Amino acid sequence: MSRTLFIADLHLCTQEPAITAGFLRFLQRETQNADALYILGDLFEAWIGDDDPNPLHQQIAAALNALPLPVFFIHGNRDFLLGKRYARASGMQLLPEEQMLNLYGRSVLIMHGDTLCTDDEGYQRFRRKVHQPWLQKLFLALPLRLRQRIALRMRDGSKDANQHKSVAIMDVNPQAVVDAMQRHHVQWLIHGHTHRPAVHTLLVNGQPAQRLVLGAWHHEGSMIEVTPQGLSLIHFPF
Ligand code: LP5
Ligand code: MN
Repeated sequence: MSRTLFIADLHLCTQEPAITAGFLRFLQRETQNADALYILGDLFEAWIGDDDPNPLHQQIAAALNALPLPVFFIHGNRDFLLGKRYARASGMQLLPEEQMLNLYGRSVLIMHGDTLCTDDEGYQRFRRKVHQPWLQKLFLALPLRLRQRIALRMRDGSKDANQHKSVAIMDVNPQAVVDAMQRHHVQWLIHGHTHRPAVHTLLVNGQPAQRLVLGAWHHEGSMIEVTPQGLSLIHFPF
């Protein structure tokens, strides 16, 4: 059966065992007859280094590694530090922040989605800083406890900043969407990050196009399925 699956924004953490259980059930149920699974970022609530001994990370790596299909990963804004060591342990292939796929004759662009939120200047500044290789290297060299404290501070800072931002600022910028789709010559885009699951229709190069947005896994699961027939956004209980 020809189907390719996409998920994002699970925000897995020890404090939310129902989401982890829902994810493990999803893997069992959906991946047996699929061609590939793409995880488009924010699989984890926060990632502070592959050396974090959190047993949840090992549990998820073992589950992913046992899957009968290829698994791909694009970093999110919470787990951009997920590295080669964890990718190897979980059998995931790391992809660049924008990736073009050819699925059953259709060109589809995939990404986390945070780079499309260009009106959120505060976030884009923050992103540029924490994506600097030297800063990441320095951070990863710090003791684990200190990294945990810094990540907590960042999460608090982010929650605080988001309370003062408008709903529109935290959504994608329509021109950034069109620019990205034109750059890659695609009529289909799949992303997450905004937690606003939807299928949007738009015009790219004068032709009808679609932008599919994955939902976050709060109380139910969210996935996009691509088949030779088309793309669909699906929600399901844990
Ligand atoms: O994540 P979310 O949904 O809350 O909001 C995001 C944007 N915020 C972020 C920040 C992350 O949540 C922090 C994750 C940390 C985990 C890894 C730590 C690794 C550190 C590596 C260092 C090299 O991505 C938020 C967007 C929102 O999405 C919607 O798009 O608006 O952006 C912000 O909130 C950015 C703010 O505008 C500024 C951030 C303040 C951070 C405070 C820094 C304090 C640092 C203290 C360190 C000593
Ligand atoms: Mn995100």
